Amino acid sequence: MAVKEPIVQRIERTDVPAIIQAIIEDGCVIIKNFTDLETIEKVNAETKPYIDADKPWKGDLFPPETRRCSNLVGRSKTAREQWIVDPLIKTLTSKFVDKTTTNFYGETKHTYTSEAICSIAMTFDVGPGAKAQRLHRDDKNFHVDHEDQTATGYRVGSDVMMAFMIPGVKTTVENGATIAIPGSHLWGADRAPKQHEAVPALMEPTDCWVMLGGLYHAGGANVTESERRTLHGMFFARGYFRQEENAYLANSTEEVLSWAPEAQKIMGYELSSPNIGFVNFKTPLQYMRGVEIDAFGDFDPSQEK
Ligand SMILES: O=C(O)CCC(=O)C(=O)O
Ligand SMILES: [Fe+2]
Repeated sequence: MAVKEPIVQRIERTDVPAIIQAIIEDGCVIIKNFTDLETIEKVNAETKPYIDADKPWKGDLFPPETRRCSNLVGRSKTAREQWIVDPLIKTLTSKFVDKTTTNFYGETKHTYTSEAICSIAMTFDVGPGAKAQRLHRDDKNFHVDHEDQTATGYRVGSDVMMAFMIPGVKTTVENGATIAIPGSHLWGADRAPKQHEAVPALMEPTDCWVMLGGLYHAGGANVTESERRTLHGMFFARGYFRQEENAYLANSTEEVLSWAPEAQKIMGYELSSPNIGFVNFKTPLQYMRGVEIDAFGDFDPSQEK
């Protein structure tokens, strides 16, 4: 039997059924003509001051040559007004991330749908000389138990998040295009990703890379002398991944800083391992105390030998 070479399907944004089918089959797709050049140039310009001001990372999450613009939605009016509310994103997150369940309230059946929200949005600007990230699943943060679906085919609803990444420049093998393993969204938790299984997601500006949270991928290596690879990422997750009572808005910074450390921690002002709940790459408590940090680093230490 011929072995199917993994390829990334490229589909026009108007062909929504084919986009959905590609995501079911491969866990990823490149949408052609997702956006336009004028919009990209605006987002590039709105994020540049933050990218220029960012510092080298000290740790394993990013190579030191990469710069970021966190809080993309707050900082880029264009990304906020044009991209996170794009109806196609809404269609895809409704299909793959929204969660509907049914319960009895007394003897009456009630059905509720929790709609996906943007959980994080960030620009990744990979500079010359950057090494590739390690292949990873973004949903590690949400502690998903991945069952092997390679024999059964993909069960829609088994992912809890998905990503949309729009290049600010043409991405190439040399400048660090994202690499990914199409089909790896189906793998069980015990299968390790191999570098040779990954293919580059080569994109033109106006394309959009879409992937499920369970797809193995990584930022590629940038082996160019002087090109920067800019990518604007928006990550949507289950809408109920937050606290039921919103203590963050109910209590002032001053009040929270007066609480005992155990109470602060139990109320969510520290992080959930590995990466959930940071703000400008600080823990909420560091941020509220106005702590200055010279170099941002991993929240959890690397477990590599
Ligand atoms: O920069 C990229 O291409 C992807 C970055 C990424 O996967 C991550 O930081 O989780
Ligand atoms: Fe990632």
